[in-house]
Amino acid sequence: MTRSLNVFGLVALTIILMVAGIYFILKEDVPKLYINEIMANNSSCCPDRDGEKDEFDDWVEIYNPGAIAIDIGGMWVSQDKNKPLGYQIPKTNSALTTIQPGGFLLLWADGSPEQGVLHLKFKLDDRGEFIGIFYEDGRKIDGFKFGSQRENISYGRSYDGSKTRQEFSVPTPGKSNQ
Ligand SMILES: [Ca+2]
Ligand SMILES: [Ca+2]
Repeated sequence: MTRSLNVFGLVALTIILMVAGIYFILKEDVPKLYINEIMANNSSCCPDRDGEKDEFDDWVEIYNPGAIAIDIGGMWVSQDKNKPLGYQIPKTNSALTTIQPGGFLLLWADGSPEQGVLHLKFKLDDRGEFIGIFYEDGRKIDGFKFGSQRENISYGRSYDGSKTRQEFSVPTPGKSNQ
């Protein structure tokens, strides 16, 4: 009796370890990135020069705090934390969508994806909303809710990757927050 229980236990344990092993092999770690700074009410701060003329569009700054470059092509940016699959960053131009270690990437939230791979299909709501970045399989990487936004004032992490957030009267799109 004891012996058959031991055998059963050993078989069960082996199966559990195998399933766990396969799970960990298949499941890559979600890379570490931050939504570092956003602007939802841009009238003169910082022009998007990818259109025919300068456009003062909303933007979202992503920060890569790690030691390796990360390509965000294939990842999703969403305005709804319960619906991660918002807008998928195209995988077609990794030179543009790769963030260097300690680097920043600016996504224009201008509703003009035809202007390039760094242009989202939606604009930000200056009355406040959620903004987040999600991994290809829908797992959350980072995101936060922001409140009502004043003209040409950005909002983001007090320093790059900080837990605390604040308004910035001098926005730093694509550069270190200060
Ligand atoms: Ca634009
Ligand atoms: Ca910045």
